[in-house]
Amino acid sequence: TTQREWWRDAVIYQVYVRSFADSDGDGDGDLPGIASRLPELAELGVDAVWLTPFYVSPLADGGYDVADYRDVDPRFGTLADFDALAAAAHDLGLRVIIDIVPNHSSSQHPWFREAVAAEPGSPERARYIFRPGRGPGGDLPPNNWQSVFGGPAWTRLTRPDGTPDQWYLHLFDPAQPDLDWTLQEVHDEFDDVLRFWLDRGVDGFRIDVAHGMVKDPALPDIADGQSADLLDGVTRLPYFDQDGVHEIYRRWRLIADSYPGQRALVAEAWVEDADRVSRYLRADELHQAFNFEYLQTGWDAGALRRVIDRSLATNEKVGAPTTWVLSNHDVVRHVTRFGGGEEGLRRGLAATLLMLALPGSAYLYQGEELGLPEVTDLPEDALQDPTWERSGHTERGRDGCRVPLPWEGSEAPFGFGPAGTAPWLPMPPAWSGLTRERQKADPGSPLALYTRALRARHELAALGEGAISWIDAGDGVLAFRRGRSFVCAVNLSGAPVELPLSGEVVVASGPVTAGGGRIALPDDTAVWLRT
Ligand code: ISL
Repeated sequence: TTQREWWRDAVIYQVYVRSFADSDGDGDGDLPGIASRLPELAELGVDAVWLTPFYVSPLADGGYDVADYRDVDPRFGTLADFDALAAAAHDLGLRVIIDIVPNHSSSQHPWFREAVAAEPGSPERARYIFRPGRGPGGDLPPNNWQSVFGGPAWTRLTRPDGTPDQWYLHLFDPAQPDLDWTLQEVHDEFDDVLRFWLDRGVDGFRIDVAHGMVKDPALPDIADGQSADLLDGVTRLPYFDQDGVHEIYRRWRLIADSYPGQRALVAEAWVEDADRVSRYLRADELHQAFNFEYLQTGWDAGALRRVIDRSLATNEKVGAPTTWVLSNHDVVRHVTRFGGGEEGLRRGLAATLLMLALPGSAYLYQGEELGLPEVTDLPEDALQDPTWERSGHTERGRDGCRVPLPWEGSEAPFGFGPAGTAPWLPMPPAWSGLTRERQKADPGSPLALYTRALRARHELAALGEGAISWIDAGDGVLAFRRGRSFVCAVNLSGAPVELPLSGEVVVASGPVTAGGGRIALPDDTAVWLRT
């Protein structure tokens, strides 16, 4: 018999390496820090961890600007630390997924430094996308593409003697030049990088900007009104979701499958809709793709139900599991998106129980199990993320969801690092009330709820498999059955409801009472029942 593939229903915990745990007090989290805290994650009950980039990097984009794909940045540790971390995780039964960033390198990568030093038309320049400018003197960018972080997606080089040189493409920061994936050498290089880490025992990769590597070779201007801002829903750009990108994944799948032990590939692909996402999940391509539609849906029963149905139906067609995501290092933390304060937290916890009850796998972002809110009042001079233009104003970047984790104690750095550590982003004093230590001692805490839910998810076989069938529970209430004995109900109606359901409460995100064939469910609350 074949073993059910682990990633099909895994709960994967995203570790933002710089902000998880700092073992040496330099203010940046690191691999030994993560290793020392792994037992906490095993206790939480997740199945795998995903580590954000820890490679050698100037950190112009939080490490998504890689200067050496085969080594660890000294701030984060060493290759030996990585091996120790992977071994410790495996000993605890946790799988390890790492990030791979193939769309662009750092401008400090040896390849780009060589390209800058070389002549136009040279093999060194061929690895990136260099073009002459338009207009008299080539003073205008080669086309009108915009960087995701705002401004033109092209930057012009200047020669050491001060004369202008060619322009290069960067869909993100100027410190992140796009690689040219029409070049076989680039393919070979990444094949080798994949093998380097697979040989070290990683269980898979999260592929950064998985929809971006292939560009329309004509580099055509985009139409007026189109933007790189995928969250605005404008896609079909000549640099995203091009057909050619799928060839890369068919090759990567062969590589992953050539290793023992179910290595998984998950795409970060912000593309138009579930149908387009599913093209990345064809049997000979990737195993999973983040379902960003769920993340982008507000607190609305009808909208959530439509997204759930569409996601499940689309994934069913391709035979790949749906994934559910509420937060990551790029978006405002979901308790804040859902309104913040007590209400945001209630909704956030209910949305989590909903997500964890659905078929497929789920991704948690570090700190959501503590109910951490977005930090919206970081001092201006502490901000590090590139800012970008959006709808006529400057976005302040994503630092607010990247503040280091509070572990214990009553003052900063709350166990994130040794006493006296100045964390790379300041931690709010109020987080003394949100430390893991305090929440462990409080059965009513978000951490206690996450822990109970993850345990129940493992115990209830019905949660591992089986389609959902909706129960008609009235306006604003989502309720469904899975298998013979499991029901999940969520109240988004704006008022308390009583549902004609009997069963034993397994987990609830608020004060639910059950009895006499009825469940009293407060507003913004979710419950799991064994029926
Ligand atoms: O962050 C976004 C919107 O909030 C996205 O547009 C994001 O830039 C896009 O999803 C790609 O994200 C990934 O690649 C980026 C990096 O900055 C992000 O942190 C990473 O998740 C460039 O490598």
